Amino acid sequence: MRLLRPTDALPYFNRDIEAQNARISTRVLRMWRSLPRLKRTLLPMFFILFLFGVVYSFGSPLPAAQHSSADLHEIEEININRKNLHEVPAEVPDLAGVDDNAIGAHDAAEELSQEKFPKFAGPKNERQEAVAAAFKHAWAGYKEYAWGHDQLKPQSKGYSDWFDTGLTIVDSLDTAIIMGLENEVKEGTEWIHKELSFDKDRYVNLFEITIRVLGGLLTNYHLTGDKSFIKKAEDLAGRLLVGFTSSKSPVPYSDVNLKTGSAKGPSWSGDSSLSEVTTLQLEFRDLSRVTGNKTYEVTTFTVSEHVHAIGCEEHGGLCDMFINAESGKFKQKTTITFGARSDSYYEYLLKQWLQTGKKTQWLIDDYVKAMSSMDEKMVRLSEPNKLLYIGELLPPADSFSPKMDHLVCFLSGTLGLGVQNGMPARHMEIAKGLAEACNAMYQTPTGLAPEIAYFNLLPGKKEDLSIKPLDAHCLLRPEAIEAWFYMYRFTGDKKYQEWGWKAFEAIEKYARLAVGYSSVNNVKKIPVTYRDLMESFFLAETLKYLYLLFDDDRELIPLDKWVFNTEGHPLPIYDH
Ligand code: DMJ
Repeated sequence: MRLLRPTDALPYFNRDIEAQNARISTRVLRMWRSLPRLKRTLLPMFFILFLFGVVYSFGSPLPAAQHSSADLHEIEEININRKNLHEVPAEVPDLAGVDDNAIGAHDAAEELSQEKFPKFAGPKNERQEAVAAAFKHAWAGYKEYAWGHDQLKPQSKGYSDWFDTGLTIVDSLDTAIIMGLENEVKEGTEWIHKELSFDKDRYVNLFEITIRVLGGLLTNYHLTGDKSFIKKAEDLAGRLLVGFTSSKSPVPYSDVNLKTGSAKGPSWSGDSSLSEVTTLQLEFRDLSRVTGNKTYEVTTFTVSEHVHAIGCEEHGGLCDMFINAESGKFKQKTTITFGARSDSYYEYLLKQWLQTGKKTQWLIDDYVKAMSSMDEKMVRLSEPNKLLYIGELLPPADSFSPKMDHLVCFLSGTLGLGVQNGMPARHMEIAKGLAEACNAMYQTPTGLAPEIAYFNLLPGKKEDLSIKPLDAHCLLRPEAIEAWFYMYRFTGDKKYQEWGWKAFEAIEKYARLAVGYSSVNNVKKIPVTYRDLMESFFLAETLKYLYLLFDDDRELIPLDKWVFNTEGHPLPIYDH
């Protein structure tokens, strides 16, 4: 049997067309011959020029260069990552209240973020893989037993609430993004879109919720371009502003009720902590830059200006640790420290200066002045190994105490960051010395660091530091690892990676439970006992800085484009 060809089916129709085509061709040929020779030369040239124009406007019609199947696989993977990072939530969030034009006006930050997507393709080496696996383990435990609550209680397999805003999800989502963990990013993003609510009748700490939740939401936006994170950020920030507007001075109250619009000082005192009121500005400013609403930036910056105006002259730019929201005045004769209650005041002097394109001179002047006084009054070398550490000045006469919180280790990274941006070379000597003293704090039976150490001032003793029983707990804090991340970034010295790896091994050995990770009671005692809490900063900062520390290429989240807030959330650097 002969199969019909397509043309066989319509013989007459086709033959008619052929005859018609032949007639048209003959007519066109006759017309062409009748044209003068000049026109016959110029017309093809015009036609060729026209073709060039089309190709130039619409791109080459030629097929793109062929990729090997391996290349294609890689490209496909990167595209999947990009797609997931941009994935539109199942329910498109209501963006009423978010001024899209204002957001659009700040596309520079968005472009900056877009450039970074290929960097989040996932771990590049075994150490990064191990850290990402640790994050997955922590997330899985939290998901199973504490999902939507603030923190996991890993030992009792329960949860605890502090702000009641799913703190661990919001605080740690950008770590999952940076690690390229698609499932965790999807789960966390969906929860934030569908469940996160700030309509809670409870007092929250203005500082803690700003650095962890507002900071986290902003970074999620900058890393993904998903504007619904900004809507949540605006909702939260609007509720927090009452901390400022209800106080009689530029200094905000420390606690804010998210629902009722009231604010107050801490229950145990009328004063706010120095670090708490001066560590809000990176986050609120970024929100202003993203939304075009200046209120956030202007309101929070007033506190920085106020502290600058007071001046802390008595201690050469080192400030007392409490400041009153009613009077706007410092409480006199308190401890001068780079640890709890004061630490990030100094950090945000430098980082605000960086965030705003190094344009506000007094920020960096105050920073340099404080660092000189710190060097002069608070730096000592321990005995017998001459470890450089930073002690405290005690009231009433600023007597020196060799006590150093683990929190102080952050200053190593901050000093290093300053030196990269033109600060005195001496700051790098202090930064390196302090990074080493922080490593000494990890030389315990468990390999974990205590909350506080006392360094030895006197010759003739064997140990450089001692740990008091009440200070021996470990919350798996990030500051030393943060310091080693900065130091490795700036020097390339692998010893910082080795110190970080040892700390990570200790965490795996002594803090990892069947479900998540737990803070421990005493770093000197084996077997360890647990505090039964997995802090959100363990995922937001400790694991993030470990992952970044093990980036051998030292390029993930470049430090000339991003500035980390005090909770480890990277925010874009602006030019003003
Ligand atoms: C975090 O919330 C932040 O790093 C803050 O600046 C200090 N305390 C914890 C981590 O130790």
